[in-house]
Amino acid sequence: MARFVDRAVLHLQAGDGGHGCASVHREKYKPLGGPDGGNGGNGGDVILIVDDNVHTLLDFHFRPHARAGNGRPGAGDNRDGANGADLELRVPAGTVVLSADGEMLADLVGPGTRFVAAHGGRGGLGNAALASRARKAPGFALLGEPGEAADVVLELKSVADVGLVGFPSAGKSSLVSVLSAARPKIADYPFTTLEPNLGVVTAGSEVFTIADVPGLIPGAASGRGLGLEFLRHIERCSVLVHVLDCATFESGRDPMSDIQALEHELAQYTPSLPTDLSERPRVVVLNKIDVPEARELAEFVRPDIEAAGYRVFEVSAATHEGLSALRFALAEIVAADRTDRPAAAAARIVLRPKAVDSEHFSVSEDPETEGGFIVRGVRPERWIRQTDFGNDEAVGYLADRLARLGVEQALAKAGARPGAPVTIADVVLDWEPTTLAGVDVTPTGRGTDARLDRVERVGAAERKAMHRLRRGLDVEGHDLDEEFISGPGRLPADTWTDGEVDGADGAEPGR
Ligand SMILES: Nc1nc2c(ncn2[C@@H]2O[C@H](COP(=O)(O)OP(=O)(O)OP(=O)(O)O)[C@@H](O)[C@H]2O)c(=O)[nH]1
Ligand SMILES: [Mg+2]
Repeated sequence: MARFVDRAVLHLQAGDGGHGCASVHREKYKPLGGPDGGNGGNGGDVILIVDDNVHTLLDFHFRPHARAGNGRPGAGDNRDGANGADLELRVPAGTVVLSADGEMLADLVGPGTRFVAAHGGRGGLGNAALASRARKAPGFALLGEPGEAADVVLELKSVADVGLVGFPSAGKSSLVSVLSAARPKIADYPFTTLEPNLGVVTAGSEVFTIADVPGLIPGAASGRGLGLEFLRHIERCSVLVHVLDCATFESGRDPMSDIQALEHELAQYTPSLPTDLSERPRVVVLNKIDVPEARELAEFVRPDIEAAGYRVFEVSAATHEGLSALRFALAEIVAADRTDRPAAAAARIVLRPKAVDSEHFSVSEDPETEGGFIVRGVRPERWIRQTDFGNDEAVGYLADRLARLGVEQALAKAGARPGAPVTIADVVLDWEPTTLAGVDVTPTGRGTDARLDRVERVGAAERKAMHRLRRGLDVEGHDLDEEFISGPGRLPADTWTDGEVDGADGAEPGR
């Protein structure tokens, strides 16, 4: 029999976005023909798809690393890079996707259900797309974003309607074998079953599925025997069946205390699906009544078990006695449950992480750096990833975008001083409020930004003096006037705090 794997940890890497291209059109007698750098292609996604021909997670056990294709970079002459190929991983129906810390991301039921487990990075815009009225020939392009890297856990939860639980050797697999066409391994030693067996049962016009679970013993919750690992397979069941061995010779075992022990273990199990096992209907099967002592015992304990609220069936998997009553009773409970819970029977139940408000960002003080601030938000963090910090014009463009979003104002409001270290994503910037949208962008050479040059001219002595002044230290001997403190050629610090930020750079491109 094929090896059965019902849990796998996957390391997924979506494709990186291709970089945008910075290029200038060339034509004879037209030295500067305008920007014509194409956009980078988007990185491919890693997608999980339910496939009815896949039954276990075995493949993922052997190949846990998966990577989607990278987007190609843009090129000159307005050629956009190709998108990276998506990677589709085929999973069995009933696969539940969990994050590395156990949070449920998706529950994949029904063939064809898709779940994007890792999103590809966006391609960067080329300089043609970045051109605007104010910036006619950008000397830079945006970088492609790295693809998402995600570790996910796949768990297979059988889509059985009826789950058989019981002590080892109670006859669970025997019952599956006589109720359905499945032929699981049956033997008289404990823990014969190491993986659940699934069978299809017909009762009149009803068809339902049945699964046994490896035997439970007291202490399974703390890892005794095979533990509670396999109970994930009964999370979807409509009905739980306690299979009790009436012919056991073990001391201290009798059907009533067996039920209590099983219920105790079930209560220790925490399902990852939003279900409550304790509310699931239960049926008790007293097995092996072909053995005379077992039949006596079954008849003796039956009233007590019924008094505890269980429906009881006396059966023999060996002689098939009592099986058809059991079969029809189970079919009835399953049918009733299907009409009660139509949602659960629907083709797909997919939960998605909450959509993040991409407009939103927050500014908070950096607990590790005095006077420093941290900016968090989907867009600022993306823009950082898209910026080529080796190109001053690209850095200036970043500053304009941040200012337009209101990050500059928010920083000023939060009390940031010029020169404060501001952390966005994993990049620390020296905050210079002069890099502000709305301040006229003087046309300069491609790949440069005049404002950044100016910042570089602030000498060490001047910085030191400004620092001392901010600290309120005496600045005797230093002839500082207002013009000098606010920096040569810069606006006085209070001009920009309440100044209207106007989008001199034209509309924000769509990414
Ligand atoms: N006499 C008799 N023996 C049975 C009956 N049902 C099962 N057995 C025997 O009990 C033993 C255990 O049966 P299994 O079906 O393997 O038990 P299980 O509950 O699946 O056990 P594990 O997989 O180990 O948890 C086997 O030797 C079966 O032949 C029955 O109705 N009558
Ligand atoms: Mg078994």
